[in-house]
Formats: sequence, structure tokens, C-alpha cells
Amino acid sequence: MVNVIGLGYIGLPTALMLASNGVNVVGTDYNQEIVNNLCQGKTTFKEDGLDELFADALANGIQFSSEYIATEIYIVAVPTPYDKFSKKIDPCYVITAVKNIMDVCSKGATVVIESTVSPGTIDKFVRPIIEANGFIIGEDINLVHAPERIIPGNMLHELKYNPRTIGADDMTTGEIVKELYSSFCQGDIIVTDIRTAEMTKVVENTYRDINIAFANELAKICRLDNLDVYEIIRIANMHPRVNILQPGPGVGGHCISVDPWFLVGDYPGLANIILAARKINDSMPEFVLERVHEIMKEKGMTDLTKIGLYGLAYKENVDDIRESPTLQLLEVMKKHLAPPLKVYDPFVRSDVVENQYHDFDKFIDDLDLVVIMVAHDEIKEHMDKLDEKVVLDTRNICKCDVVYKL
Ligand code: SAJ
Repeated sequence: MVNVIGLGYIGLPTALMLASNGVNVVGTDYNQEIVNNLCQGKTTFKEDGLDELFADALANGIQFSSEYIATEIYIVAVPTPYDKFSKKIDPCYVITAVKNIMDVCSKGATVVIESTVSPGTIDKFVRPIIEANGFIIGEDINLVHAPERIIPGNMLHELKYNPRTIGADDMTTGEIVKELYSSFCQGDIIVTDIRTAEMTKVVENTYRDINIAFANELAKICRLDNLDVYEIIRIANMHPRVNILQPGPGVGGHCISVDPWFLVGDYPGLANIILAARKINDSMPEFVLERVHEIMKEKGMTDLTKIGLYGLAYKENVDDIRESPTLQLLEVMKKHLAPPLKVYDPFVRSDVVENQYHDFDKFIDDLDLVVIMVAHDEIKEHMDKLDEKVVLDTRNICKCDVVYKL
């Protein structure tokens, strides 16, 4: 039996995948509301195919609880935020989870950390907890790091087909956990040591952050010289060994905008490109505001209440707003003591910011200038509704000539 701890964006799909592939699973979350919803058969966030997978998992007997359950394997998928000041990882949720596991587990159990952690976190924070409980790691308790790689919006497909990394102290433990993940994962599963697995995961997201930062820096350079950055990237990418990502209004989500900070926090003075990339990506919401200001000047606009931000999620077609560029932009406005702009997102049903609309037409009707922050399908399919508006398209989805770009 497997106890999956943390039923969020990673833990829930992983628990459901295991269960629907015949593994006996109980999911645990300290948030009673999440557990209640799941017990009543309701999923807690939107993701393509999640409801169907949930039905399969229920049919296979998955259970949910706010308690930790004595099982042979524990998979920990709790958040790992970073300290805003020191930029170091804050492993408090992982620590609490492992402590709670120690209260219920018995000898022979395997603890798998799926949460992304900075290199060295498992040695520094997890091992001591297990040892303090009188267990010998490798003899009494096996320890594994199996970082996830799935992307919101395509999670279930990626859970099934992405290659995975498993870090373990010894090959036997690595192979046991590999077999568990093989119940649903058809990608290659590489077994390595724990520190390598920790570092690899953070490196993957940092690579992407740096690549996006390069695109964003190019966007700023091209703006100064009135060049079309998208055309330049498109042509450059025809080179067989060049693959530049796309500029945008900033980088959000819980991974790419967070993990590189772990390296900056742990290796100050060495993580230089990484730090520069973080700063460039974090500067993009402010750059969008500067563009809004330029456009207002050009168009003789003065009324901030006629300007709206389309999209609150951190990327297209998801409801996840963690670290989203729109939230970052509103934060910048707050710092400048400016009143918040109007906002609308079809995926975000609850009220999370001031001046938030829940009706697309009403939102558009109230505006003169629409800033496209997120390339949701909804707006791509209704571009005609923007015909009479001034548009700043930060995602390069409007194909007509008259819109403003980054
Ligand atoms: N973005 C750009 N330009 C681009 C691509 C993305 O500005 O060309 C922005 C997005 O709009 C978004 C942010 O970057 O705000 C991140 O989005 P994303 O779709 O690139 O990545 P995430 O955060 O949804 O998922 C990432 C993935 N990691 C990598 O691609 C290396 C995923 O595979 C990881 O599992 C996930 O982080 C994670 O959990 O670490």
C-alpha cells in the first residue's frame, strides 16, 4: 500500500495514476476541505482528463484521509517554497511530512520525496529526522528522491510518457521504486543517487528560466530598436542548434520562477547567469506597465479604469495563479501606489484580486485598452471582440498589424 502525502497539483494526479493502475493507495492532506471534497468525489482543480482518472481511481478503491496511514511506501508531494529574503528553500512542509511519517511507519518502509528540493536538502533536513527516530537509513527505512516533471495543462499525458529520475542510496531501493512508478510511467526511468536527482531537477527548470530570460532580454533590445523580436527568434530557431523560447509578461508558476532561487541562495557568487535571468524575468511585469504607459501617452489616454488585464493564471488554459505575471504586475502597481487595473480570467472563478470580472463581454465592454497577459484559448477564439479596442498583446497571439507588442 502507498500513502501519498500532499494532494495538490502533483500529489493528486500521482495518487490517482497509481490507483487507477492497480496500486493500493491512500491519499493524505492536512487540509480537511480538500479531503472532504475528494471523499465526496469532487476533484479540487481543473486539468484535462483528471475527472475521468479520478473515477477510475475511485473504482479501484483509492481512499483519502487527513491522517497519515501506516503503509510500505510513502510519497511526499508537499510544497517547497523559498524564503523571499535569503532565497533559500524553506523545507518546513517536507520536514513536517517526514516527522508525521515517522510517527506511523514501521521498519522496512520506503520514504519517497517527490517535492522539488534544493541540492543537499534531503541530507541536511530529511535524513536527520529519520535517524532521530532511531531508524537506520538503508536498513530500517529506505530513502528516495523522485522529482516530478509534469507540466500543468498536460499533466496526465506527461505523467505517463515523460522519462523520470529516481535518486536512491542503493540500486535495490532504486529498482523497487522504479517498479512502482513503472505501474503508470512508460518513459525511461533513470536510477541515480539522491543528490544528483535533486540537482538535475533544479537544473532543468533553471535552464528553462535562463532561456526565457534570454528571449525577454531580446524583446527589450528589439523594442529599443523597433525590431520584431518574434520574427528574429523564428528565423534564429531555424538554425539546427538554436531553440530560443518566447518572450512574455514574466515567468510564473511554482517551478520555473522558484527553483533557480534555490541555486542563487545556496551558491551566492557562483550562480551569476541564474541570478541575472531571475532578475530579467522578474522585471517583465514592470516592462509591461512601461509599455502600457507608452501606449496611453501615444493614444492620449488618461483613464486607468479603461484598462484591463486579460488573464490571471500563470499560463494558458490552466486555473493555477501561483506567482502569475498578472499578480506580479498588480504588486508592482501597488508599490507605485497606483490603483489596480481591471482583471478577468475565465479559469479563475473565485475573487482573488480587486476589480476582478467574471464575464468576458462585460469586461471587454468596460475597456479601451486590453492587455493580453495569458493566451487562453477563449481569447484566441474571440479575437473579433477586440476589434474596436487598443490591444497590448504580450503573448504574440494577435496576428493583425494594429496591435501593440512587448
Ligand atoms: N513562459 C514564457 N515563455 C516561454 C515559455 C514559458 O514566458 O517560451 C512562461 C509561462 O508563461 C509561465 C512560465 O514561463 O509563466 C512557466 O511556464 P512553463 O509552461 O514553461 O512551465 P511550468 O512551470 O508550468 O512547468 C515546469 C516544467 N519544467 C520544464 O519545462 C523544465 C515542468 O516540466 C516541470 O515539471 C514543472 O515546471 C515543475 O514542477 O517543476
